[in-house]
Amino acid sequence: MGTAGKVIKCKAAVLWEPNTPFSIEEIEVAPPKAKEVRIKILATGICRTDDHVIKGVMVSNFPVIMGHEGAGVVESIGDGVTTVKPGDKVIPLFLPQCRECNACLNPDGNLCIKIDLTGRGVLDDGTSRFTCKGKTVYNFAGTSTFTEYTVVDEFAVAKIDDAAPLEKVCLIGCGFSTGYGAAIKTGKTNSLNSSPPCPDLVRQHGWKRTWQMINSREVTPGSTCAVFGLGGVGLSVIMGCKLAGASRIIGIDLNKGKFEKAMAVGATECISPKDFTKPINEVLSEMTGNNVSFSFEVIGRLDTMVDALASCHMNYGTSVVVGAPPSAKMLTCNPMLLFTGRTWKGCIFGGWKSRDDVPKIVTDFLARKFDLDQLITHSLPFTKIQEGFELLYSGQSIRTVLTF
Ligand code: CND
Ligand code: ZN
Repeated sequence: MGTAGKVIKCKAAVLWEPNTPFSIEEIEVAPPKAKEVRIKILATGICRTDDHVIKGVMVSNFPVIMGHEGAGVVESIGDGVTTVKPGDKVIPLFLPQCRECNACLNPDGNLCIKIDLTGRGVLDDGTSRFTCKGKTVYNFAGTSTFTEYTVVDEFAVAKIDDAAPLEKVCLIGCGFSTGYGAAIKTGKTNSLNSSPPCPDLVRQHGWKRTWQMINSREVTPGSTCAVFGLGGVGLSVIMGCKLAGASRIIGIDLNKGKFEKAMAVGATECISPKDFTKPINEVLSEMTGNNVSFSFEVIGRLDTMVDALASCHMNYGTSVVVGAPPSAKMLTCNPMLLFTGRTWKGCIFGGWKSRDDVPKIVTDFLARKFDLDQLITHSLPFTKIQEGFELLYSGQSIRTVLTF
């Protein structure tokens, strides 16, 4: 291609400092160095995590180009890149997979050591490829998708099927996979005290399948789930719970405007904590006969993380923290919540091994195993990114997809 090896000038949404609007700027994107890939971004979703950085709740270096839920086409590759080539459709991965660290080598792990959890905002070699008005502009999450062109490390990009519609599968880069994986991979109860005792499961599926389900970390069929937060990620948790065969899925949100969509994707009922004077865990316990096996916090608040923990069964319940916690904040809770046997866990990117699993999730989407249209409520041209964030703040959007 004509641009390979050259600096590309293009448009990007730069955030010069926290709590300011995006500024659409002309930036320079340097060519990819060895083991790096330059991507022409064609679609990107807006996720609440991006907003956490705007609000300063999550740390980042500034100025920064955010965005981590994108899809595009490889424009050029640096020396030594073997897994993608120019013209390939790809999804950049905020959770990389280097295939060498302990987490990558462990079949149960996915938190690759190369992830940028501390907001350094640089590629693996310690520098950024972006400049604007003579200044270095930092990366976000190793992806930076709010730009016409980005550069990522080879370990942070997955080649996907050529037939994939990028304006939909971009959601597989974060929101959908995060929620869906939290339910079908991470949400399993601790294997010794969970489902084997359930004779119904064994009767229905036989011991072999029951054992497989237990070991494959799925939400178990017939179980009751509670999902706190009905944004794009929470709705994806519901879709995963439904696919795993949960029989009751209770959505919890302060915004009742989210209930209709939650029911459409699989919630069996929805409640707002505002309608009750009792603590929400007591409400859920009464509703279910004290039988929530799995709860998910998909908001990113400390109080709701503890509420979700208290809501799952005191002995065999599992609660999964999916919402991104605010940086440098401490949780306080009654340790009795854990002493009685509950399992409390979290997951980043739904527990998926990103480079291995993202192409498979895209293939499952093309095979219509799940529907992403339900999550996409708005589409806007990239330059209207600020409007996309306003839709998130007003609670009107689930996912806005920006196209280039
Ligand atoms: P979004 O903001 O769209 O949804 C959150 C929902 O929570 C909204 O519908 C709110 O109305 C609701 N809500 C807010 N406060 C409360 C409350 N006190 N009680 C009940 N409901 C409330 O966010 P999203 O779906 O894009 O993301 C959800 C979280 O997931 C967020 O914290 C984001 O940063 C995080 C996340 C995590 C990961 C990961 O890898 N674990 C990846 N992406 C996003
Ligand atoms: Zn996200």
